[in-house]
Amino acid sequence: MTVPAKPVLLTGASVALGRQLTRWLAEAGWTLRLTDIVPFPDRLPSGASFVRADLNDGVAILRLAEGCEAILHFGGISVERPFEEVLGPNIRGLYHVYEAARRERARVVFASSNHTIGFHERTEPLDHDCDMRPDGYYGLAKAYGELMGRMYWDKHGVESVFLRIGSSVPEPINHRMLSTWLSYPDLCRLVERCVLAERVGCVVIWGASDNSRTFWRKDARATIGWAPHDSADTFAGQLAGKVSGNPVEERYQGGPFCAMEYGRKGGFSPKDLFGDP
Ligand code: 15L
Repeated sequence: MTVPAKPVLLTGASVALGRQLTRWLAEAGWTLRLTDIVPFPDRLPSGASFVRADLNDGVAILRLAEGCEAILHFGGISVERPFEEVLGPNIRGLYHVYEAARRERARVVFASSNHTIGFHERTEPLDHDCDMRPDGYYGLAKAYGELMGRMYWDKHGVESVFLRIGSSVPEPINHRMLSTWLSYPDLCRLVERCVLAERVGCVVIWGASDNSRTFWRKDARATIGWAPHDSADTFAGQLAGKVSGNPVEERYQGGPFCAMEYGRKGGFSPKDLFGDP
Protein backbone atom coordinates (compact mmCIF):
# COMPACT_ATOMS: atom_id res chain seq x y z
CA MET A 1 0.00 0.00 0.00
CA THR A 2 1.44 3.40 -0.93
CA VAL A 3 -1.61 5.57 -0.35
CA PRO A 4 -3.66 5.58 2.87
CA ALA A 5 -7.21 4.30 2.42
CA LYS A 6 -8.70 7.37 4.12
CA PRO A 7 -7.77 11.09 4.27
CA VAL A 8 -4.92 12.27 6.47
CA LEU A 9 -5.18 15.44 8.57
CA LEU A 10 -2.11 17.69 8.77
CA THR A 11 -1.95 20.46 11.40
CA GLY A 12 0.59 23.24 11.03
CA ALA A 13 0.24 22.97 7.24
CA SER A 14 1.10 26.59 6.46
CA VAL A 15 4.63 26.71 7.87
CA ALA A 16 7.95 25.20 6.81
CA LEU A 17 7.60 21.48 7.58
CA GLY A 18 3.87 21.42 6.87
CA ARG A 19 4.40 22.90 3.42
CA GLN A 20 7.12 20.36 2.61
CA LEU A 21 4.90 17.50 3.75
CA THR A 22 1.94 18.83 1.80
CA ARG A 23 3.91 18.97 -1.43
CA TRP A 24 5.51 15.54 -0.97
CA LEU A 25 2.41 13.63 0.18
CA ALA A 26 0.11 15.25 -2.37
CA GLU A 27 2.56 14.25 -5.12
CA ALA A 28 2.40 10.71 -3.77
CA GLY A 29 -1.38 10.85 -4.32
CA TRP A 30 -2.54 11.20 -0.70
CA THR A 31 -5.84 12.87 0.17
CA LEU A 32 -4.88 15.61 2.63
CA ARG A 33 -6.91 17.78 4.97
CA LEU A 34 -4.75 20.72 5.84
CA THR A 35 -5.22 23.11 8.70
CA ASP A 36 -3.39 25.98 10.36
CA ILE A 37 -4.20 29.18 12.23
CA VAL A 38 -2.73 31.19 9.35
CA PRO A 39 -3.72 30.90 5.65
CA PHE A 40 -2.05 28.29 3.45
CA PRO A 41 0.52 30.28 1.45
CA ASP A 42 0.92 27.97 -1.57
CA ARG A 43 -1.37 26.81 -4.35
CA LEU A 44 -3.41 23.90 -3.01
CA PRO A 45 -2.26 20.68 -4.65
CA SER A 46 -4.86 18.30 -6.03
CA GLY A 47 -6.32 16.00 -3.39
CA ALA A 48 -5.80 18.62 -0.65
CA SER A 49 -8.28 20.89 1.10
CA PHE A 50 -7.50 23.62 3.64
CA VAL A 51 -9.53 24.87 6.61
CA ARG A 52 -8.24 27.65 8.82
CA ALA A 53 -8.61 26.66 12.49
CA ASP A 54 -7.20 27.35 15.92
CA LEU A 55 -5.92 24.30 17.82
CA ASN A 56 -7.70 25.77 20.87
CA ASP A 57 -11.01 25.07 19.12
CA GLY A 58 -11.78 21.46 20.00
CA VAL A 59 -14.96 21.27 17.91
CA ALA A 60 -13.11 22.45 14.80
CA ILE A 61 -10.41 19.83 15.31
CA LEU A 62 -12.99 17.06 15.82
CA ARG A 63 -14.73 18.07 12.58
CA LEU A 64 -11.49 18.23 10.65
CA ALA A 65 -10.49 14.74 11.79
CA GLU A 66 -13.80 13.09 10.84
CA GLY A 67 -13.13 10.04 8.68
CA CYS A 68 -9.33 10.46 8.84
CA GLU A 69 -6.90 7.58 9.05
CA ALA A 70 -4.09 9.52 10.67
CA ILE A 71 -3.35 12.93 12.15
CA LEU A 72 0.05 14.45 11.42
CA HIS A 73 0.33 16.90 14.29
CA PHE A 74 2.86 19.53 13.27
CA GLY A 75 0.87 22.53 14.56
CA GLY A 76 1.45 24.76 17.58
CA ILE A 77 4.32 26.97 18.69
CA SER A 78 7.63 25.66 17.33
CA VAL A 79 10.16 27.73 19.28
CA GLU A 80 10.80 28.64 22.91
CA ARG A 81 8.12 31.06 24.17
CA PRO A 82 6.70 32.09 27.56
CA PHE A 83 4.54 29.47 29.28
CA GLU A 84 1.26 31.30 28.70
CA GLU A 85 1.84 31.39 24.93
CA VAL A 86 2.71 27.71 24.74
CA LEU A 87 -0.18 26.54 26.90
CA GLY A 88 -3.08 26.96 24.46
CA PRO A 89 -1.75 25.66 21.15
CA ASN A 90 0.74 23.11 22.48
CA ILE A 91 -1.10 21.63 25.48
CA ARG A 92 -4.81 22.23 25.02
CA GLY A 93 -4.43 21.84 21.25
CA LEU A 94 -2.71 18.52 21.71
CA TYR A 95 -5.57 17.29 23.87
CA HIS A 96 -7.98 18.20 21.08
CA VAL A 97 -5.86 16.25 18.59
CA TYR A 98 -5.80 13.16 20.82
CA GLU A 99 -9.53 13.34 21.52
CA ALA A 100 -10.15 13.48 17.77
CA ALA A 101 -7.78 10.54 17.22
CA ARG A 102 -9.58 8.52 19.88
CA ARG A 103 -12.94 9.18 18.28
CA GLU A 104 -11.74 8.30 14.77
CA ARG A 105 -9.45 5.42 15.82
CA ALA A 106 -6.79 7.39 13.94
CA ARG A 107 -3.02 7.10 14.35
CA VAL A 108 -1.14 10.21 15.54
CA VAL A 109 2.24 11.19 14.14
CA PHE A 110 3.42 13.81 16.61
CA ALA A 111 6.14 16.30 15.70
CA SER A 112 7.95 16.12 19.03
CA SER A 113 11.40 17.62 19.38
CA ASN A 114 14.98 17.17 20.54
CA HIS A 115 14.08 19.87 23.09
CA THR A 116 12.36 17.15 25.17
CA ILE A 117 15.87 15.94 25.97
CA GLY A 118 17.81 19.16 25.42
CA PHE A 119 19.65 19.23 28.75
CA HIS A 120 21.54 16.01 28.09
CA GLU A 121 25.18 16.75 27.38
CA ARG A 122 26.35 16.44 23.79
CA THR A 123 28.92 13.82 24.79
CA GLU A 124 26.18 11.48 26.02
CA PRO A 125 24.65 9.28 23.30
CA LEU A 126 20.94 8.75 23.90
CA ASP A 127 18.49 5.93 23.19
CA HIS A 128 14.74 6.41 22.79
CA ASP A 129 14.10 5.44 26.43
CA CYS A 130 16.46 8.04 27.96
CA ASP A 131 15.22 10.43 30.64
CA MET A 132 13.40 13.47 29.38
CA ARG A 133 15.34 16.66 30.15
CA PRO A 134 13.34 19.48 28.55
CA ASP A 135 15.20 22.71 27.95
CA GLY A 136 12.28 25.17 28.21
CA TYR A 137 8.49 25.53 28.08
CA TYR A 138 8.39 24.46 24.43
CA GLY A 139 10.36 21.25 25.13
CA LEU A 140 8.30 20.66 28.23
CA ALA A 141 5.08 20.85 26.20
CA LYS A 142 6.53 18.34 23.70
CA ALA A 143 7.45 16.02 26.58
CA TYR A 144 3.90 16.34 27.91
CA GLY A 145 2.67 15.54 24.40
CA GLU A 146 4.63 12.30 24.33
CA LEU A 147 3.21 11.40 27.75
CA MET A 148 -0.28 12.24 26.58
CA GLY A 149 0.18 9.96 23.57
CA ARG A 150 1.42 7.22 25.86
CA MET A 151 -1.69 7.57 28.02
CA TYR A 152 -4.00 7.45 24.98
CA TRP A 153 -2.21 4.28 23.83
CA ASP A 154 -2.35 2.53 27.22
CA LYS A 155 -5.91 3.57 27.94
CA HIS A 156 -7.57 3.80 24.52
CA GLY A 157 -5.29 1.97 22.07
CA VAL A 158 -4.56 5.12 20.02
CA GLU A 159 -1.32 4.49 18.11
CA SER A 160 1.39 7.18 18.11
CA VAL A 161 4.76 7.80 16.59
CA PHE A 162 6.70 10.52 18.41
CA LEU A 163 9.23 12.10 16.08
CA ARG A 164 11.93 13.75 18.16
CA ILE A 165 12.95 16.05 15.37
CA GLY A 166 16.44 17.52 15.47
CA SER A 167 16.90 20.46 13.08
CA SER A 168 14.76 20.12 9.97
CA VAL A 169 15.93 22.98 7.79
CA PRO A 170 17.05 23.15 4.14
CA GLU A 171 20.75 22.83 5.11
CA PRO A 172 22.66 22.61 8.41
CA ILE A 173 23.96 26.07 9.34
CA ASN A 174 26.20 25.46 12.37
CA HIS A 175 28.33 22.81 14.03
CA ARG A 176 25.49 21.51 16.22
CA MET A 177 23.38 20.77 13.17
CA LEU A 178 26.06 18.38 11.90
CA SER A 179 24.57 16.17 14.64
CA THR A 180 20.91 17.18 14.58
CA TRP A 181 20.08 17.88 10.91
CA LEU A 182 17.10 16.16 9.28
CA SER A 183 16.79 16.84 5.57
CA TYR A 184 13.35 17.63 4.18
CA PRO A 185 13.28 14.50 1.98
CA ASP A 186 14.25 12.31 4.96
CA LEU A 187 11.49 13.96 7.02
CA CYS A 188 8.90 13.35 4.30
CA ARG A 189 9.89 9.71 3.81
CA LEU A 190 9.79 9.25 7.59
CA VAL A 191 6.27 10.63 7.91
CA GLU A 192 5.14 8.52 4.95
CA ARG A 193 6.37 5.37 6.69
CA CYS A 194 4.78 6.43 10.01
CA VAL A 195 1.38 6.36 8.34
CA LEU A 196 1.84 3.42 5.97
CA ALA A 197 3.49 1.00 8.45
CA GLU A 198 0.99 -1.64 9.39
CA ARG A 199 1.13 -1.46 13.16
CA VAL A 200 3.26 0.87 15.21
CA GLY A 201 1.93 0.87 18.78
CA CYS A 202 3.46 3.81 20.63
CA VAL A 203 7.05 4.53 19.70
CA VAL A 204 9.81 7.15 19.53
CA ILE A 205 11.96 7.87 16.48
CA TRP A 206 14.87 10.31 16.40
CA GLY A 207 14.23 12.69 13.53
CA ALA A 208 17.73 13.06 12.15
CA SER A 209 19.45 12.20 8.89
CA ASP A 210 22.32 9.72 8.73
CA ASN A 211 24.79 12.07 10.48
CA SER A 212 28.00 10.45 11.71
CA ARG A 213 28.17 13.05 14.54
CA THR A 214 24.70 12.13 15.81
CA PHE A 215 23.81 12.35 19.52
CA TRP A 216 21.19 9.59 19.13
CA ARG A 217 21.14 5.82 18.79
CA LYS A 218 18.37 3.28 19.31
CA ASP A 219 14.78 3.97 18.31
CA ALA A 220 11.85 2.28 16.56
CA ARG A 221 12.78 2.98 12.94
CA ALA A 222 12.91 -0.73 12.10
CA THR A 223 9.28 -1.10 13.20
CA ILE A 224 8.12 1.38 10.59
CA GLY A 225 10.72 0.50 7.92
CA TRP A 226 12.53 3.86 7.70
CA ALA A 227 16.18 4.72 7.27
CA PRO A 228 17.51 8.19 6.35
CA HIS A 229 19.19 8.69 2.96
CA ASP A 230 20.87 12.06 3.53
CA SER A 231 23.68 13.12 5.85
CA ALA A 232 24.94 16.40 7.33
CA ASP A 233 28.46 15.03 6.87
CA THR A 234 28.58 16.54 3.39
CA PHE A 235 28.49 20.02 5.04
CA ALA A 236 31.20 19.30 7.63
CA GLY A 237 33.96 21.16 5.77
CA GLN A 238 32.03 24.40 5.45
CA LEU A 239 30.74 24.30 9.06
CA ALA A 240 34.02 23.54 10.84
CA GLY A 241 34.40 25.99 13.73
CA LYS A 242 30.89 27.39 13.28
CA VAL A 243 30.10 27.47 17.01
CA SER A 244 28.29 30.06 19.11
CA GLY A 245 30.97 30.76 21.69
CA ASN A 246 28.38 30.28 24.41
CA PRO A 247 29.44 27.46 26.77
CA VAL A 248 25.89 26.51 27.80
CA GLU A 249 24.71 26.32 24.20
CA GLU A 250 27.73 24.25 23.16
CA ARG A 251 27.56 21.86 26.11
CA TYR A 252 24.00 20.60 25.73
CA GLN A 253 22.15 18.85 22.93
CA GLY A 254 19.36 21.45 22.86
CA GLY A 255 21.90 24.17 21.99
CA PRO A 256 20.50 27.73 21.98
CA PHE A 257 17.24 26.72 23.70
CA CYS A 258 19.28 25.65 26.76
CA ALA A 259 21.08 28.97 26.91
CA MET A 260 17.89 31.08 26.80
CA GLU A 261 17.08 32.50 30.24
CA TYR A 262 19.74 30.20 31.72
CA GLY A 263 19.97 31.19 35.36
CA ARG A 264 22.24 28.74 37.16
CA LYS A 265 25.26 30.01 39.01
CA GLY A 266 28.07 30.57 36.58
CA GLY A 267 25.55 30.77 33.76
CA PHE A 268 24.62 33.63 31.51
CA SER A 269 21.78 36.10 31.64
CA PRO A 270 19.79 36.75 28.44
CA LYS A 271 21.55 40.15 28.28
CA ASP A 272 24.96 38.46 28.24
CA LEU A 273 23.78 36.11 25.53
CA PHE A 274 21.89 38.37 23.21
CA GLY A 275 22.86 41.91 24.19
CA ASP A 276 20.42 44.60 25.28
CA PRO A 277 16.99 44.33 23.67
C1 15L B 1 12.94 22.62 17.20
O1 15L B 1 12.21 21.86 17.81
C2 15L B 1 12.43 23.89 16.64
O2 15L B 1 11.08 23.77 16.20
C3 15L B 1 13.26 24.45 15.53
O3 15L B 1 12.91 25.81 15.39
C4 15L B 1 14.78 24.29 15.76
O4 15L B 1 15.19 25.19 16.69
C5 15L B 1 15.11 22.87 16.17
O5 15L B 1 14.28 22.38 17.18
C6 15L B 1 16.56 22.71 16.63
O6 15L B 1 16.79 22.26 17.74
O7 15L B 1 17.46 23.01 15.84
